[in-house]
Amino acid sequence: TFDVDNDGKLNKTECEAFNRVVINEVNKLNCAIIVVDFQNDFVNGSLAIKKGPAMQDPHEALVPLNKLLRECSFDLVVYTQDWHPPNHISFYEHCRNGDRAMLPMDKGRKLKPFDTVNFGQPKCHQILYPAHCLQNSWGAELSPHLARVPDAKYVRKGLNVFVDAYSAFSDNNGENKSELARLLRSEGIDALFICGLAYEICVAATTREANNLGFYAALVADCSKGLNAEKIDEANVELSQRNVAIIESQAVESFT
Ligand code: VGL
Ligand code: ZN
Repeated sequence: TFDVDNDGKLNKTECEAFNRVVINEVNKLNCAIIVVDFQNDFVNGSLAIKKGPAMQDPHEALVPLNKLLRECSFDLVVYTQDWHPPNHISFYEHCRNGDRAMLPMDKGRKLKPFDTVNFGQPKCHQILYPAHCLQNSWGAELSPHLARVPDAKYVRKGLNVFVDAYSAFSDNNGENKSELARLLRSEGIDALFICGLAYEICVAATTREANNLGFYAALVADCSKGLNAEKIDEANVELSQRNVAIIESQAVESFT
């Protein structure tokens, strides 16, 4: 069995052990599933994943994901939502319109979506995206095809105008924590199955931070879709080196 330290965290050795014995040991842990950003804008809207270079279809992830949500008994289900104010720093449209002061190096540069810009603050490299997941808009709603579990919790991120937030735990500067870690600890959760959209961006960032925070973390690959196949492969390699398990939904069914 695994010991949870006094502070509720798992140490590195325990995390490593997880990946060697996952199948039997997870049964003894409290498990949550974190469904990342399964929102209309990423499924069908302004940042549609199926229009990305990898042409992956989020609807294909919904089949195994809905099966997990309907048939497995997780101790906790969390749905996250990217939830941006209208003038969010990641929106390409504002750059083009000159709404924001830009560094001299970027001034006058012809920008397109997915370019990286630097807004002058340290650690302020920002990838520009088409405006997406505006608070209270259709695009920010969870996909109507996604199964909803009663008593699930909802966590929103990316509310700060000036800092993007890929991970559902904290913003891209590693500051401004969301309520997610506190919520998981208060529910006694040890192990996380993480999946959703976009694979190599918010799913990968959430999984990386879950591992850093000492949770046993597994990324459920067939329940996740992304924009860029190469970056998905890179994320899998990087996460595997951190002792995150990359698994298929079938394995989750046997844990829960
Ligand atoms: C996401 C890009 C911008 C995501 C959110 O949910 O993966 N990607 N905002
Ligand atoms: Zn976003």
